[in-house]
Amino acid sequence: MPEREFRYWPELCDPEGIDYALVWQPEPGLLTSLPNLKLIVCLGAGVDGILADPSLPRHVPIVRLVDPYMTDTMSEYVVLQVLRLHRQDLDYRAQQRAGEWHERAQKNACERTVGILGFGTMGQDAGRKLRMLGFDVAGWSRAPKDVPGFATHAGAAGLDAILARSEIVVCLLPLTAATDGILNAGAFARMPRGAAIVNAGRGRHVLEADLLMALESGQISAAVLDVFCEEPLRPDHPFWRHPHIIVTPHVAAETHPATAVSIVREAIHCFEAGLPLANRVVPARGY
Ligand code: NDP
Ligand code: OXD
Repeated sequence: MPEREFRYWPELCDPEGIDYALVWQPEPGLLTSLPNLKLIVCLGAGVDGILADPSLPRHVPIVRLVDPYMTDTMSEYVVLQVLRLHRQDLDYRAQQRAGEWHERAQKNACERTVGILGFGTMGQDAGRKLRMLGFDVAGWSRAPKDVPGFATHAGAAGLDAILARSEIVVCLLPLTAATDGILNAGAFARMPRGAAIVNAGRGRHVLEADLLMALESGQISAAVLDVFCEEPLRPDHPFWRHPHIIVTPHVAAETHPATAVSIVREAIHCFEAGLPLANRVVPARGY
């Protein structure tokens, strides 16, 4: 964006001179210290790192990054991990380490329901790609929605229904007051015995101690985790070496500057032209 002057935190020079803030997890208090701030552009899809700031200037609009490139990479991640779980890859890797030749009974994809918690931009794209592979896909959202080809659920009653039917539960929710800790002992108990989870939403969606207990009891057979309550995951965390957990370091869908830049430029252009802002965050909703 050569047409703009950029200042890089923490060297902002005069805070009065900042019109637009491009941020992901800004230092609490930073945004409110910019008296002429007009627009906050989130450099990621999830805005929990911005909304967590108690001093956030509430009058300043926030837009988040919705980049088709990122959506594609999230779907790649989800498809990869669902296929690993579906094709019992963890078990076969364990057998390989033990030098054990043993064929496991294998379901077809159409016999396996994948429930996607968070049936928004990323959830629906991943759902479409899983459906192309033959999986039965169900989605859960806050507001009821009709998405042709998918069973859809919404609200608290819908959560029970989707958990009960899903052998693989994929979490692509935003972190909000309503979704914090949503994958807890109660949720695991409502899934079919031996179900697996993939969490690429936020670490705090999963209650870590509850997950370890559910894995111990066999209620949950495996978990693929890209996000954690504390990142980076500390070296002595039990997840690292757990035989039924796959850890990736928050890489499911990374911001890609080459494609993000035109989206950021367009957001600022719309703001300056007084046009409606796409992907505007609703702070009261939390996403
Ligand atoms: P969207 O806003 O497009 O979709 C969010 C979905 O979650 C919507 O369907 C929304 O429902 C649903 N939802 C929100 N609150 C609730 C609730 N209380 N109950 C039920 N459903 C709810 O977001 P994206 O798809 O773009 O991104 C989702 C999240 O993925 C991000 O917030 C971020 O946390 C995570 N992410 C992780 C990355 C990684 O690398 N691990 C990379 C990028 C994103 P409704 O449709 O009714 O609004
Ligand atoms: C995001 C992320 O929200 O990378 O964009 O987690």
